[in-house]
Amino acid sequence: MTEKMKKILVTGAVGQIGSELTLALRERYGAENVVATGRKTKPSKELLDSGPFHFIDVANPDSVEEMVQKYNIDSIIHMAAILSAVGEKNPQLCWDVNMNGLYNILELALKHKMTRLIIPSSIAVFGPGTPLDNTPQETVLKPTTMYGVTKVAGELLCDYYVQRFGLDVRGLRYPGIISAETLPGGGTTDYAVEIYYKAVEQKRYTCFVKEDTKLPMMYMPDCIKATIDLGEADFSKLKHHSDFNLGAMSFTVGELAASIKKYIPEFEVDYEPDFRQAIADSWPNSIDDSAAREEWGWQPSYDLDTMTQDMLEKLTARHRQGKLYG
Ligand code: AKB
Repeated sequence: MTEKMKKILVTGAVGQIGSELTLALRERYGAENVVATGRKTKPSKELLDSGPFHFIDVANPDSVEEMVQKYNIDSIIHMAAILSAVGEKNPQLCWDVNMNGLYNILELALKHKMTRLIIPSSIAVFGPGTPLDNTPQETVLKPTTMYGVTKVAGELLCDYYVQRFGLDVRGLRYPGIISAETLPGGGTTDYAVEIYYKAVEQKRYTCFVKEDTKLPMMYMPDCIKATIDLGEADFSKLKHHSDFNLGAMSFTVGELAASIKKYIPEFEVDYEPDFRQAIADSWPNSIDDSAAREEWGWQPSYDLDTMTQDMLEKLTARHRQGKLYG
């Protein structure tokens, strides 16, 4: 039987996924059993009030180990990362945080004989030579971004620790994640979140990729469900470990705008592609996630229209209270 996670450390807990994941984990595992950490960004009041929070730097192993010892941590969910767009502006920082940070986490997990690590990967592992449609689980991994390079190397490193040391490490290739709580920080898929905020605020959005750009996406409740479900899966049934393809929906920016227009008919989008267009063009249109479905029962719940309805309800309610951005 797979052992349960008892004392969980979340790195990157102030980020887009980390902030909502931490709250979901606190509900499930008990608030005092989920230690949230961030590097610089101020945590929300909800995150601070709902359980322990500390500032650490994953590139400095001592700062992580202090938390591991203080709270008797047995599992780490390592969300701290520099994403694709910021990574292209500062590739050295991207390498340092994503690779040295990951290495530090893996080594600490070995040293403290941890039960489990969950280490996210991304569709950024793909690149030229990868089939664009229904991208297979096993395929060409030749990314053109530093973020993608660190994610491919990270997957390989995690699988090495599984095979060589018997460490329980699991990971998912997240698509673009769309959410209404915390804004994403520095990714290429950020347009798919910004568009909803601007639709509610200004009925207009200038998109930094072209109208026909199509990428795999997922709504936050599905992302949280996937992360927790993989974390609780029976390790002995997993054939893959750190590199599960994960899909939910795929759409072009034009299709996304049309979905929003069903609720806000006057909404308009114009297009001014920048350097992020090339990154988006190097990633798949859609993902074959049959390994995740077969090995641990992955099944998404939201499609484009159900997500749009929920996003617009949440953001419109906040906008009416003058608190769109929190
Ligand atoms: C990014 O755009 O960099 C991220 C990702 C797909 O990993 N959202």
